[in-house]
Formats: sequence, structure tokens, C-alpha cells
Amino acid sequence: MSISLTRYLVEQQRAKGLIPSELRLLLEVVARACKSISHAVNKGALGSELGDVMGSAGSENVQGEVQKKLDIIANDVLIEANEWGGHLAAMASEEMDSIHVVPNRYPQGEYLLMFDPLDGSSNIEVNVSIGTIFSVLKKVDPSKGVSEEDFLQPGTQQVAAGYCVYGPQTTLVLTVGDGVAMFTLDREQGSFVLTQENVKVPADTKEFAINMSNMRHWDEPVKRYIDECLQGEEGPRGKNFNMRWIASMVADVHRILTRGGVFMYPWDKREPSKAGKLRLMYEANPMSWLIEQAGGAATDGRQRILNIQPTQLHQRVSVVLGSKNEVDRVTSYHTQK
Ligand code: P6P
Repeated sequence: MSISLTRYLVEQQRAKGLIPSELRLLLEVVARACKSISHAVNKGALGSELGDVMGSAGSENVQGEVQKKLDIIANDVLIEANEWGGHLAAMASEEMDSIHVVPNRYPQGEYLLMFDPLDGSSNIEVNVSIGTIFSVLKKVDPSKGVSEEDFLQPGTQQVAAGYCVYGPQTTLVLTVGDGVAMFTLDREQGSFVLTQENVKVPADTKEFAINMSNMRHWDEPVKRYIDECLQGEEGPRGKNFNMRWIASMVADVHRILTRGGVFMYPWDKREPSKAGKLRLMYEANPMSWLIEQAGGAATDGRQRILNIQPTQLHQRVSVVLGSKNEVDRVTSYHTQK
């Protein structure tokens, strides 16, 4: 007998008290929004009523990245789905320069929702898996009006985090601090069904994920780690490694949650003033919490990502996450340096 997302959340609340009704509403609304995004993504070039959704929207986001029509559609779907429910005070998105406060015509709640509405969107036109990443915080002081400062909390303060990967299956992956559960979209029923819980990342792996074309730009500890992997069983690691790089963080992290591995997007010399490429608040923090909840580890090469005190909404961070023993090794190469 299948267990729906709603039933799972109700039973988790009954058993563990981790999902108050307002948070359950938030998670169900985000899941419904992901269903709509999945539908738009699956239509691809057939989504003609939306115009050329696969192509560029002719605009750039705060990151200076060309926005795809589907990026903006996904962002709008999440905003519209979450505005009216009374569970949120405000939202923040990779696609919006500043926070979006719930309009006065709706009641405000205590939760803050951050998201990358369509991560990996450069893969849209080549039909490779992409996804939505989300992170949930609570307002610091419920008695005060919401501001951007409310969002600047370390990842340890998250009350929920997850992603939805739009691939051969549409799968929602979620944690509220009691392990990781996966829900696969049953398109006939139109609902997410529990397909795995207590997800565990193996502590060891033979698979690394990094964009090798950046090798000449890496810092020495990263070069050392990857070089040792490439030396295989004749080298210091004494085993051969495989490499994967989907250029869609959601898909790479989903693989790691499913079979282990280490994912790296480290700082490099191309833009030395930037800590890394990935964003802390709505990419690295939610993914790091999921990985840790599944027994893995996540650092910026030196410190636990979830401990980082944010100073800017869209700040970037270097990311090393996945199988604990590999992440610990990469981190030791940085801290030994
Ligand atoms: P590169 C997608 O644009 C993204 O933000 C992540 O999803 C992905 O891991 C990374 O960037 C890919 O970056 O430099 O390999 O294209």
C-alpha cells in the first residue's frame, strides 16, 4: 500500500512532532509547485503556448546568468503557489535580486522559503535532468517585520530542505531533520509516493564529480586529491575511480544520495574574489543538510558548510560534499596545507 507525501508528513508529525501544520502546508504547496514545474519541463519545446520556453528569456539574473524562460516560469510558479497560504513571511530566489515579501493582501506566517527554481537550466535544451532546490528557515523574531537579515542564518537553522529532480522520474527528496526520504511522482495519481526513507550515503566511494576542464585553475589540495584518484590502483589510493559530471547539481547530488560519491565545485583562480560558483543559501545549505542527514559530510574544503554565517543573500561558497571518508580526505588536504 503506497504512502503519499501528505500521509508521510502527517505520520511524521504524529510520531516526531517535527512538522507543525504550517510547515506541512508549506511542504505540500512546494511539492504541488514542483509538480507544475515538472509538467512544464516535460513538455519542453512542446510548451509553445508559453512561447519558446527552451530558449533565453533575454534577461540576466542577479548572478549575471542568462535566464531561460523556464527559469522564470518556475520562479513564478513557486512565488504564486506560496503567497496566499499564510505560512510564509517572505521568499528568496536565485532568480530575484531581493527578497519577495508576502503581499499585504495575504496573511504572513513565520517561515522563510529560499529556492533555486530551476537548477542546471543550461541542460534544458539538451534534455538532461534539472531540478528545483529549496530551503526553509523561520523568522528570527516573530514579532518584527521580515527583512533580508532574517534570511542570513547558518544552514544549521534550516527546519526543512529538499529538491525535486526532473529526470526519467520526477522525485522529491526531503529532510526535516530526521533522515532523508524520497517520493516519486505517480503521474497517473498526480501525487508524490514514498519510495525510499532513511536514505544513507556510503562512507566510501570510487566515484568523484567535478568539472575537470577547470583543473588548471584549482588550488593545490584539489589538484592533489583528483590526481591521486586518477592514478588509480597503482597510485596512493590503491583503487580505480570513476568520474561523473552532469553539470546539474540536483542530478549529481541525487546520484550521490542513491549510490555514494563525492561532488566538488571548489574555489578556483578564474574569479579569485568569489568563494566558489555555487550559492550558499539555496544550493549548498539545503544539499549539505540532506547529505549530512544521510550520513555524509559537506565542507567548503575547510569548514562545515552548515556552520557558515551568511553575510549576503546570494553569496557563493566552495562545495565538497558526499561520502564522508572522501570529504574528510579532501578537507584534510586543505587544512594540512
Ligand atoms: P559548470 C548549474 O548551472 C550549476 O549551478 C550546478 O547545478 C552545477 O553543478 C554547476 O552549475 C555546473 O557548473 O561550470 O560545470 O557548468
